[in-house]
Amino acid sequence: MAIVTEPAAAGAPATPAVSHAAQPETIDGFHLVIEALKMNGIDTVFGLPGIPITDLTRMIQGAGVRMIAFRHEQSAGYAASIAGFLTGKPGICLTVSAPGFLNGLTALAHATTNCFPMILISGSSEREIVDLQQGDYEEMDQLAIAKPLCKAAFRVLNAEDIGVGIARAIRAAVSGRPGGVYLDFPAKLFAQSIDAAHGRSTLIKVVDAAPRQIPAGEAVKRALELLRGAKKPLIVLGKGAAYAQCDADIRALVEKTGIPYLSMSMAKGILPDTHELAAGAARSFVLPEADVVMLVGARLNWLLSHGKGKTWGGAGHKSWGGQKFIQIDISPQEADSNVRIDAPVVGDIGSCVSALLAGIGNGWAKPPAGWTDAINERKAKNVAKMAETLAKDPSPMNFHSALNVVRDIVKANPDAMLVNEGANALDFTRSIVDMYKPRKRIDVGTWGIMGIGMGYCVAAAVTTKQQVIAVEGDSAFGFSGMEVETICRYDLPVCIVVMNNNGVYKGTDVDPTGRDPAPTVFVKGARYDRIIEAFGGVGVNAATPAELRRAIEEAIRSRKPTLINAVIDETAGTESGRITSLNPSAKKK
Ligand code: ADP
Ligand code: TZD
Ligand code: MG
Repeated sequence: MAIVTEPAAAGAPATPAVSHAAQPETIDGFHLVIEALKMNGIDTVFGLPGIPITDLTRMIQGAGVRMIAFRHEQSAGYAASIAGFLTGKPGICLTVSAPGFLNGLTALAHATTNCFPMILISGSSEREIVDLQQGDYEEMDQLAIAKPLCKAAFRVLNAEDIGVGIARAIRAAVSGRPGGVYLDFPAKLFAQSIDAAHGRSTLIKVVDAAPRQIPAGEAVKRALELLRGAKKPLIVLGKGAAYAQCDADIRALVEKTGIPYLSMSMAKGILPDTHELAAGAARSFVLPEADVVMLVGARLNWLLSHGKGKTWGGAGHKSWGGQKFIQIDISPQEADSNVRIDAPVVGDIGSCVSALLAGIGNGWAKPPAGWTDAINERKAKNVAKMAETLAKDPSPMNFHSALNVVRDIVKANPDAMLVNEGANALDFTRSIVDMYKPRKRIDVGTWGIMGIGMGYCVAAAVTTKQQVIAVEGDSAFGFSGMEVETICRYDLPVCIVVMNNNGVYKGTDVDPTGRDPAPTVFVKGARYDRIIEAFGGVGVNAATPAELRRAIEEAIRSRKPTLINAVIDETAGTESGRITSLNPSAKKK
């Protein structure tokens, strides 16, 4: 019922009165969007205001949904993408039209590539002007541009369709293989007012957005038969397994079968890296040696050398190594994308793993001791070698002596979130810093992308409320560095460690002509710690492992936004870290 104030008659006091006239209550597009999101359990939106969504950002906040405003849409988008991975709900990124949309689009494509559920909502200009290309403010046919880069894209023109639009976006993002969805909201939509009761009746609370997909019995049987006949079985856990949040069942599968496992980067911690069946420290031994490999939510893409070639014991660059593969994945099209998959098991990982567990029962024969003993021997050797390297205390610090500190700190704080990007700063952290719990390590992902850092820090802190530790290459940090203001503004418990080796991979290159700095080097001896001080955060320059340890421990104790400039030997890194071989041959000597 609308409250109206009648104009005061001369001399008489103004009295508010309830109008009983047939004035139907209305609701506008802004509020329908917010109610639809809330109804579907969306409690956080990451974005950046401007025409036509400034008021929407205010109203979202006013409605009690957390509105996290960034300094660049790409960071907001990365935050949304990783919030999707961590929570299993679509992460929402909200941007303005054309340039803001494009800034967010990189993250949407990243979400799709990584199988993270995310929705990019962008305001857009007037359709009739855009379609006639008459030159509107921030004119762009955003829907057409988004389409090839995401899983689905929708535009909503009428307020009555907001409910359907948001429901479709949610379903597309989280069902089947998760991915990015684009939702186009032209400016005019927000101001449209319709009857409130009718408007609300059009909203949809999505029922069973990510339905379980039960694997076929014969597929499970085929997989178990293959596994049972294996002499040297291996399980590979990927980030799909982490996303599926069925950690106890995955652990039971590994432990009941006694099969050694490898964790892909973001799957580290589903089982602790220190587990007796963890084979990470013997990776280069187990990949070529294994006879049956079960992939659980991991693709045979470049990160696994496409399942063939020398890494897998193949004679040549692209030859098959002779392994049989079982692949558990929600996408029926994933199998055979690189090598033959002998036993695809299509379904959601939770359902697939519990079906396998049921088939395994209790009398499963462990793999031959020869296999596990050989792995343990390799592991022991490599772990001892690593311990020796980590114990060194060179001056200046190198990646190992600095990461030895991070390794201890993560061990003592296993609930902390670890964000990681860079080249050497990434590869060394992945191999040196053990993870103990699922979904604690978030990094560059399938593309090996720089720029996820600060967006991931914000989302990790906001969605998990845990302490965040970010290990950042100095180059990697630069892609999103301005978001330290965002971190300070929301007072998030984030400790950023910039591994400062003066450049991309190392800091030693020179311009052969002597004119400019080399393309890979930065200002020598830069003090990244001072950046955060501009916003009231804590900056620390750490030149020794002891200083680094003290600074991170203090950051965790205080939960204050902290940036530590870790001074790393500029000669310590290698070109492209572990993937030097991917550089085209001109680089190869
Ligand atoms: P990694 O980089 O860790 O190897 P990938 O991103 O390559 O992992 O692979 C993840 C795989 O997990 C994708 O093929 C995706 O289809 C699959 N996946 C994601 N979520 C689920 C789920 N809930 N159930 C089954 N498979 C899933
Ligand atoms: N741009 C984007 C978006 N992603 C990328 N991966 C690159 C560029 C290329 N690139 C890498 O693959 S790693 C890297 C770049 C620029 C930075 C490496 O330098 P760093 O790490 O300082 O972050 P290290 O420790 O010095 O190796
Ligand atoms: Mg560097």
